[in-house]
Amino acid sequence: MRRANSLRGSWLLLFSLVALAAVGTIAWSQPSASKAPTADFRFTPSNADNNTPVVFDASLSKSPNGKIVKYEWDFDGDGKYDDTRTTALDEKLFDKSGNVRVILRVTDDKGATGTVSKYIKINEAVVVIRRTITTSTKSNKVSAGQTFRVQVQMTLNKTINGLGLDEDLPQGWTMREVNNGGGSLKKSQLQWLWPQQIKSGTVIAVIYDVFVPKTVKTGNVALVGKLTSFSPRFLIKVVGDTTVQVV
Ligand SMILES: [Ca+2]
Repeated sequence: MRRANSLRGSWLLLFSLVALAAVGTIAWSQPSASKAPTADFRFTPSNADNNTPVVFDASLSKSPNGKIVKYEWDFDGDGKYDDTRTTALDEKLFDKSGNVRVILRVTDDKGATGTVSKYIKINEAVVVIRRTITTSTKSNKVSAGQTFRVQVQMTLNKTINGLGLDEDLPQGWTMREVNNGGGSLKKSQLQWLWPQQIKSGTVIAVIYDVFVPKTVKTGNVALVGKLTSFSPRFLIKVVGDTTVQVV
């Protein structure tokens, strides 16, 4: 009997707690210092491949009683944050295709955190293309009169007939070919052509050196390029390193 009473007492307590929790949002709307922020993000495009930088927008995150001051991103789901920002936007070019787990942790100005994770699907591109710029400094900085090296690597995931790589340098900048990757260079257009059939699985690396003119304005300079194929027909923008900073 005593046991039954105490059981009934427990149930009553539980019901009271549930009832209180149900109206809690209204009854206890008093702000408290320990309210954690809620992390949330969206990303575009939703059907990216591994040549397409994905833009992440964490502005859906909310802090009920403060301001979000830090956004940390784990772009491969390994639990280690790969990038830290003070603003909500970030961008990532994924090398691998498949389902990737992306984790966002937000921190408010009181030090409280909120975390969310989402899976995003990265498709495998027909040709995965990457430009790598190597300068004498780690941060892709160059000075007037200097030389830097550019490598464009293409990994074919399909057999391709007739391939063309077209790179563009700023006006007055010149280049010297280091490795043609089996293609033939049309120097006036900075264009390499492979008229033959190239089998799926082939990796092509084109390497060239760029000479920065002796008189040049400081600032960021863009390198633009595209890869085109006759069959299957496509046009892919060259991604990876896309700027050097003239200092
Ligand atoms: Ca990571």
